[in-house]
Amino acid sequence: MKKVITYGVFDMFHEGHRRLLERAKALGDYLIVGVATDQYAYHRGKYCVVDPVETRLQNVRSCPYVDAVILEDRDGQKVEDVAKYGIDTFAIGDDWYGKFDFLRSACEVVYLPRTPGISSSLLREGRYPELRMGMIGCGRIADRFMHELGYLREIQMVSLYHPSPDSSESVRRFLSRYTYVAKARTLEKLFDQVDAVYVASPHGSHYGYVKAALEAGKHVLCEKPLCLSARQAEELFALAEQSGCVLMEAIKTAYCPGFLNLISLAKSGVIGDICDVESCFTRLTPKNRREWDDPDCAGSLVEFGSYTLLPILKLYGTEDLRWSFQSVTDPSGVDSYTKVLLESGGRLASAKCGLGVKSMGELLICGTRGFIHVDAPWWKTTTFSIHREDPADVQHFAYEFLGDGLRYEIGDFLYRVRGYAGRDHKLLPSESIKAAEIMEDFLRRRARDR
Ligand code: C2G
Repeated sequence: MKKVITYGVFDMFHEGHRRLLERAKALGDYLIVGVATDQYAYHRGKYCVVDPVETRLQNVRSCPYVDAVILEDRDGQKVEDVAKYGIDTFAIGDDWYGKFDFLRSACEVVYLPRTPGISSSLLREGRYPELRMGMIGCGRIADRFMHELGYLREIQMVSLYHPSPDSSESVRRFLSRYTYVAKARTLEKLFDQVDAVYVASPHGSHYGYVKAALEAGKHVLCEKPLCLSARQAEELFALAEQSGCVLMEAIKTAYCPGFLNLISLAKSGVIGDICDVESCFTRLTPKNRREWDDPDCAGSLVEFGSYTLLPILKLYGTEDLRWSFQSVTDPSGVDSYTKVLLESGGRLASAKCGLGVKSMGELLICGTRGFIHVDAPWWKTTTFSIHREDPADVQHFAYEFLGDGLRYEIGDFLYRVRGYAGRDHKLLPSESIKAAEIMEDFLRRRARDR
């Protein structure tokens, strides 16, 4: 019996897939098909797969040419599968021409002509028109955002709004670089041209812009911190709910695979009961930057608190939290280093943020049977390890964090705008609201103490 194997994502199963499987089966007597898991598809840069793995498995399994279906969940798996299943022939579409020649030492490798004119991404675009995005503000993150946006074909930046475009050098530079992006003279003009908005303006203006966009029926991805008032944050999420729009706070860590796996692992009990979480994010920043001189919301906690509070809110929840603050304060009254000390149901946590003091950018999760140490920069979660009492008993984990990591949040934003659920858990409204409450409390105390 001649055994053939092939692999794919098989999103929105279509004629191209069916014809591939038909021809692959014709190469032998028994056809095994490897279907990529959701995580593996994501790992391979497919951020907007529409069908969950169970749907994709079912579609392949019900194809008459298929004799067996397996999951593909890691690089290199094909080499093992060829040996494991005694494969005679590996077949795949010729868009992969040459990419699997390394298998020739173990089996025959056949590249089959792709069926022209059909693909999952075309079908996705067919079902969903390209998402037109507008950007409000043009700060340092604008270029990084545009670079990361390039990894998602199905979303396009079409217009930029800035309150004073003609006097902004960054706007001039941005528009000369991205000539296809229009300059919207007014917010209303911007909203007329787009389906969704990325708010990347200074922190203090987020609330106003997000509210205006939601009232105009636009989906919103807003840079952290979403806003610095619990009431305003609650109002914005309620408004998003009423207007049927997506509202997401852009804290890139929350959407990256490594961090998601870290939190799941920590919650699974591998280190016993979690009793302490210590997070730290410091970046020595020159004094002439907005982080120091913004009249309303300068300072370390406002700048980095969205990151350092995230693992604590993820692990302890947002219901039963008490907190206090310790700061090293600059003569201007701005906090150059702040520790938020938290307690929840007898468990401890500290979130350290620093613009003017340097510390280790690591994350430590401490439990009754061991601890998890996440290497700096933990907010771009790649490597971490589980340690136990026996110093020799260490487990290491490594995940990729691609580029600047914004592609993850953009992919999730697009996925949710398309009405798909299942990724909301990555950053809950309650977590955004609680972070706003803590930072609001800090700013209130600072204003009182001035
Ligand atoms: N295919 C085709 N014609 C099309 C579209 C896809 O012949 N119009 C083939 C592809 O060449 C591939 C298979 O159908 O052999 C599955 O396509 P995808 O679901 O897009 O999978 P892909 O991303 O190519 O994943 O590690 C290998 C990957 O798992 C293959």
